[in-house]
Amino acid sequence: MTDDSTATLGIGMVGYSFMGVVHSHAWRNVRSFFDVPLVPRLAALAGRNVEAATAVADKFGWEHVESDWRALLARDDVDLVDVCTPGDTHAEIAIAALDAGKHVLCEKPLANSVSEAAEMAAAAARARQAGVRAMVGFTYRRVPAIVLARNLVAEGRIGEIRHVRAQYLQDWLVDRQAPMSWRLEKSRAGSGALGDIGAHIVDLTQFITGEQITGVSALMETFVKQRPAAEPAAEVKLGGHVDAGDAPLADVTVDDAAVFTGRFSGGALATFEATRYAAGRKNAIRIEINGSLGSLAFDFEDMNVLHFYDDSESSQTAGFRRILVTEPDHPFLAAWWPPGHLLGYEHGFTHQAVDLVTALADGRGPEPTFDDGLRVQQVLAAVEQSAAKDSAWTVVGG
Ligand code: 4PW
Repeated sequence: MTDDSTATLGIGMVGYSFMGVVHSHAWRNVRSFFDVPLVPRLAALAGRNVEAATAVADKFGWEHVESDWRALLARDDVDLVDVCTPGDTHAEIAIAALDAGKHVLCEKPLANSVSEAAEMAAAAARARQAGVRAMVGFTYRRVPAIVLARNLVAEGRIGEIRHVRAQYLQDWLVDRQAPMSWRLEKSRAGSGALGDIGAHIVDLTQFITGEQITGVSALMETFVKQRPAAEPAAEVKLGGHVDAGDAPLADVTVDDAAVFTGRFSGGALATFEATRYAAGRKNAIRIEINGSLGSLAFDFEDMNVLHFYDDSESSQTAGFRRILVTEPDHPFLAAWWPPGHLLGYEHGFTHQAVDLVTALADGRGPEPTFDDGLRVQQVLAAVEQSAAKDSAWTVVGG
């Protein structure tokens, strides 16, 4: 049990929307389930819309509200700045926080460009000298079935990896009248489906395999080029519907979907697909890995399950085994419920908080690092470059 003498970690969070809420939930609940060596204290929440920020602060127990993130950096009760804002603000906030001696947790993708991500990684390297740490929030790494998949790969249970198949499928833009939002503006989000959700499958496949993507060939498309503008665009959540004729149209300046092939450093061939137009798929992160000794398959819409095929088993009985990842000896599970009592989306964020505070208390660098975030950004940039080039495209019958 954590007693009252346990040191605290003052959290200053920027942003109060979808990510701000799920991070608030994690910071507030982590110590109720995990014996953390540092107790997170919800010191201050910053948001330009003070009324909306205050509503979230009141719900989750943030002690103070600031209207400007810079105020968090000046506060003595803030040890860590948690950046939950759109991508166009990540670099400025994270670099200023690290330079001010605050640890940083930054939402994904790390930045809107490789150059920004490189500056952030450089700031993190400088800060490390002073014992200040930075982590990027690729939260799905903390889904227990994903950790189990990585462990099985590391133990050699599927052998040499030959194929990586990864999809991140959502459908909140299928409706042509779904409103414009910051996620559809290049200047705010950097890219569309590619950076928002494709970044996750790039990170997850590299995390599970322990390998790097070394090259890609890509296609990208924007299916609906204009959408009804909604005011204020910053407040729009995923999806929604605006009645035709009610609103002026705004240009969509990002990709709606990205598909690409790639190679991994160990020689595996890979296919990736990121889209918000997969009608019926709500948050389907599907990863299948085929190796010389077996296969693994995961789908976030059934996130407590990992499928494992062991090719060494007798052909009479071999088959994909459905592992319910809820046993106390599965990653993170001992802190939660009895076997079969399932976890959900928010648990990944709680696990992220556990790992982050534990790494800080141990003086270790938390992972994924800003260098990992930079590496993902480089893959995203390579995908964009490849899609922009006509040279790799071969017309059928041409
Ligand atoms: O995990 C996903 C995010 O990275 C979420 O489901 C929504 O899509 C919000 O941002 C992206």
